[in-house]
Amino acid sequence: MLKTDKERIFYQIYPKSFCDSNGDGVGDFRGIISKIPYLKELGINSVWISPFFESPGVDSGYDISDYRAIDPQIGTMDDFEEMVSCFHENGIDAILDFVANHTSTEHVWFKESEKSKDNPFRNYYIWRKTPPNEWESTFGGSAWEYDEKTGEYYLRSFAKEQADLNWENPKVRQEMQAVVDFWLEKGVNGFRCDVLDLISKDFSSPINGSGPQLHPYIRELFGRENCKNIFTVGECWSATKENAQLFCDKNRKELTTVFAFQHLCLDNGRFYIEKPSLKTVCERMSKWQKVMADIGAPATVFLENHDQARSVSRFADDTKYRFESATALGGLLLLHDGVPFLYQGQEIGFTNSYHTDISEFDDAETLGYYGIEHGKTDERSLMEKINFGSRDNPRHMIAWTAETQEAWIAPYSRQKEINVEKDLSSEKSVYAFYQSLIALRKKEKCFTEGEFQDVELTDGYYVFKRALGEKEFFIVFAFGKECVAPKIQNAKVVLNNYNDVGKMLQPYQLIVYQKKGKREDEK
Ligand code: TEU
Repeated sequence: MLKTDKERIFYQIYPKSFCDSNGDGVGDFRGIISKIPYLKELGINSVWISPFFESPGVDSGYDISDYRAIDPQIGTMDDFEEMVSCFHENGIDAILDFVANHTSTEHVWFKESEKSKDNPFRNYYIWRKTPPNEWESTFGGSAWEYDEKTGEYYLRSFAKEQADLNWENPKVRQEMQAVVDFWLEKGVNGFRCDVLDLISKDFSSPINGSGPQLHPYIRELFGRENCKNIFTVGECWSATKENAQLFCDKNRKELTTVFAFQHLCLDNGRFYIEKPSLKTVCERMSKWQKVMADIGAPATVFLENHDQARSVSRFADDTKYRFESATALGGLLLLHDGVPFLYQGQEIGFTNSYHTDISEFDDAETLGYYGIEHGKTDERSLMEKINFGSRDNPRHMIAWTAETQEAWIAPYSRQKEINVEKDLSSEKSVYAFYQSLIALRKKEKCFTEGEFQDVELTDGYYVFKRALGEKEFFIVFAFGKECVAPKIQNAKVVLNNYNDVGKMLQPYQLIVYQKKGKREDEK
């Protein structure tokens, strides 16, 4: 059930934390199936399902030991096939995470590769006698891991249990094509490609990834006949105006679009406590809108995912103005041009969680950071940084009710106060406001076919507009302080996360205006 790209409204599901149907403390496919009515009611029409494959779970499923097998705690292949057909019956497409850059060191390919230098699988991975460069792992330490068995180093851009595949080896590329084809034959509609820009490397460069064969490898994989109608989005931390053209130009048959991160990389690393300015976030989102409009490809619009702290806490106010913050950020997410990606729980306004001891954390990157920083500073401020930036924040079990349950990860610390059941019955329901935003996006072609223009960006607010034919919508997004409202003449209010519109904008107020009569520039 393919839609035009810009009609898609994605919802990212992190299976381990979404819904646990059998009480074993791990989310599962049957739990996802039970919540499809909730997702349909919300109005989304596409899901990105994070990894559920067989994995030792060192990096929460991004360390895959068998690309075709399902983690038994998450379900069976029958459950998977039932889930996909249930999504399709409800008009929802499903794309999967494709972790192409590395496998778990428990993968049979690596178990063979590490046996000996002349093993047929040796060159499935990247081995060197000595490290050829100073690359660092994203999780801390050198990216070159010494292996006693053969006295050589293998490359691991992430955990030492995640060995980088050698895409220069045509056998690896054929294997990965076969993985894509296996899941396409199961009926999935595309892929989110994990750190795709790392699959080609220039070992003489100080920077890992974005090697000379990157685009040929992607084209060889997704330029094939059976991939011509699928939706592909590359997680490309290196995405720029220049290379986005190469990734997303339709004639190049590489990707539908990319996740670019300029708007989220505002601070000095995830554990640096700094509330990035919403003005800068909006400025960078606006720039990327124009980059992708110039290319003629759909931008991705996102504020959260399974790696990012909750946006309400990170960019706005997660206490007094939590409802206003969550709904205003929802407006940024759903009314810009491109393909919006909600992350599970964003429609409820979940915040960061708070935990006092490192033993309550699970994430490999968080534990790596703690290991390096522990002892260098007082424990309290170290835990503050960890609570602020940890990838555990988006990975706590979704709080469907106020009752916490034993699970693979510590419970969400604000579950009693913030949970789905409570939100749905609240006068100020974030879910209900997201429904209105999605309904507006679906009703008005301005949002899926119209152009984007930024109108005004001040220290107090951001105004952008969407226009198509004679119709124009102005979206006013107020930052955290009360300020004088912009004058939007000759327009009616179609959506507002406060009860009224005054001379002053309220903190995190979102107002959507529809202009009356002909557009200014069309008279
Ligand atoms: O993320 C790539 C990545 O670098 C992120 O881990 C993020 O940039 C990092 O947390 C820096 O702060 C992808 C997946 O989304 C992530 O969950 C995996 O851990 C990683 O790749 C390895 O597969």
